[in-house]
Amino acid sequence: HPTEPVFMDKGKKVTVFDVPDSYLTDRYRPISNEVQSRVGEKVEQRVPVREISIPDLRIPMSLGREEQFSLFIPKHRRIAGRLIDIFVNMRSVDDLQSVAVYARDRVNPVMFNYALSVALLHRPDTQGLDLPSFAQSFPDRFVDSQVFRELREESFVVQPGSRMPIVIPRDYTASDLEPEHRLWYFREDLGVNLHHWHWHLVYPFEASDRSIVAKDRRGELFYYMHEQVMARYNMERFSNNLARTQPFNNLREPIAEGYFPKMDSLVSSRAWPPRFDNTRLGDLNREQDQINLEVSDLERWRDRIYEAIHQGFVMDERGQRVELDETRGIDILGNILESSILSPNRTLYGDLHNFGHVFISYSHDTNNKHLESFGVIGDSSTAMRDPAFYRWHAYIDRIFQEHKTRLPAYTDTQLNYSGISITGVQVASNGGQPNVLTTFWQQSDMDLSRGFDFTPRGNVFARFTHLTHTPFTYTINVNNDGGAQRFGYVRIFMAPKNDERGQPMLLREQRLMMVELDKFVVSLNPGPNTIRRRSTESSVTIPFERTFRNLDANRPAAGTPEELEFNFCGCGWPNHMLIAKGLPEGLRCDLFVMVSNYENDRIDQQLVGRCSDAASYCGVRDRLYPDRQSMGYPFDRLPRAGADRLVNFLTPNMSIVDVSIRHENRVVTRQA
Ligand code: CUO
Repeated sequence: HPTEPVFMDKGKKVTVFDVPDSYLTDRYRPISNEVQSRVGEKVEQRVPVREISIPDLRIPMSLGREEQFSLFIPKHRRIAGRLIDIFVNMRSVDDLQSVAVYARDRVNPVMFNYALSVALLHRPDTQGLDLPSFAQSFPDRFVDSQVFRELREESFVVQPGSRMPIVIPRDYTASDLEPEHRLWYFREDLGVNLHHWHWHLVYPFEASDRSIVAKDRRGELFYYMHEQVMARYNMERFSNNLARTQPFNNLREPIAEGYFPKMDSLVSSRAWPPRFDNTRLGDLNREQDQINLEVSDLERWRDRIYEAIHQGFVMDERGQRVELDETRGIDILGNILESSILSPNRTLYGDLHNFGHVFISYSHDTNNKHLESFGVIGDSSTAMRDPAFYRWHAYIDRIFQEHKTRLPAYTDTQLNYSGISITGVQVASNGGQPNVLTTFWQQSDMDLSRGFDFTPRGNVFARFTHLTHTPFTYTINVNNDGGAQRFGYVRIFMAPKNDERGQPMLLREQRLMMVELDKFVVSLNPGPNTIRRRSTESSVTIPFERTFRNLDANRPAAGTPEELEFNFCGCGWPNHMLIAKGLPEGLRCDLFVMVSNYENDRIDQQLVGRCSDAASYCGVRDRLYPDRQSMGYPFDRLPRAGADRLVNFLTPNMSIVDVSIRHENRVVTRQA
């Protein structure tokens, strides 16, 4: 981010903003002519920036440029909220550009990126504008700090055409002495962390414009997306001979899992602090962040939330009861637990989940004695790297399940789709054995040059190693006994068959491990139907090319509406992580398919060109969640009496098949 007139890399040409003299910072105003003549010959395009009277930026500027910014810290989100307001309320795109250019060199860079991203996502006149990948703007949050020296050296010494990708080592955060380290490829995955950042960008929990927060079923989606992360992580643990995650349910107990991120923040020029094994939470007294809270505050909020769940209602600010009913209960509870400004009573129920992140992230320096900033769990772009993230979210999910287990079970009449039956299910990859899925390692390159300050321009690639799988296809045979065409919603889930001791799981346990793989609408003609669906079409994932932006194979032509759509929709589980790693000898799983009656499920709305391809975890931009059933249906509640095993749960419109996930320990390289 050169601090002279602001630059943007657009392919090979250099674009500069023509910044009014009055916008330059004091340091650069006297030398602006000299800088301009120095860069002049490289400039291919100049973007005029109109001089307008700049709104009051004192609040946004009150957070230092070198400070670590976190949305979990209330003071920081108030400051960011002010900047979002300014960006959202500018009268035109030109005015927004002016104030953004002005703010760019004056406010905290991560907060700037966040606030501008939120504004571009929510202003009606900026729909479909391109955002650079967050990993390309802030590569320091995704990559081993040692790699940066090599990347700098390569970009300084070697001409752009001949540069080699710098390989990020596979095993850099810990050794095999730490069993948790077996899950490095999940926790430290680029796409997984980008998904999480994007999810929280699309669903902020606070903003002074309430409509930015008040999206359809956002509290329920908070519950469901994180519940699915836990289901996936636990399946991944079974793929590494580890037991499922222990919820962090006793806040006084030391956290056994330490984490040493080995990343440096380019913003603060400091290392992300580590957390040692067996660290305890402590009361927080961090004046600079205006945080003064005790562990017992968390416990009090938790107890009140449990009490509300057991009573079946919460109390709002005016003392009125709000029922936690079958349809709206989980959404209300999501907003209470996270919490968001939609919580009916933040005074009473507090801010449990967000402050869990804060307490864990400051456990190494609870009172700022050592002037250390928060650990990786304190920021949504890095939180999923830390094993403690999963312990905390396992606990949050347990609280949600306390509510879910109190709802009436779905009856077989509710679950069945009369006249529709599944007669066969198979999955297979091209030329592979039926019902065997394979995973392996892949190396993919990503251009990180955008994130470097003051280095020679041109692409410089980092090479990531990540899990992937051979793409596969579902073949589903469905019989329609009626005389007319009908519509079905196909819901596909997968879970391990056996528990940690190798015993078949009861459905009340297995349902918590059900990973959603896909959901789509089909039309069923009278008689037999064969449905084929590819794994790359999954409603939970975004395409591989969207995670690794520069892999241009399927990228739409520059400047087309398709390209804008492609760039914008960054929320979505990465397709390369669609299925768990499995075991060399095969991880035995149940693949579950249900065809529900689409007439009961449908939401009538226009979806064309609306970022809808990862709707299961991300919803649809500016639209209702495209399914009327509860998220996670039909596994979000306890099974009905008699359905203690998955096989007893099945109605004719459901089917299961045994699938094995085999891991092959080989590495394939895919070049940009
Ligand atoms: Cu996504 Cu805890 O909510 O990190």
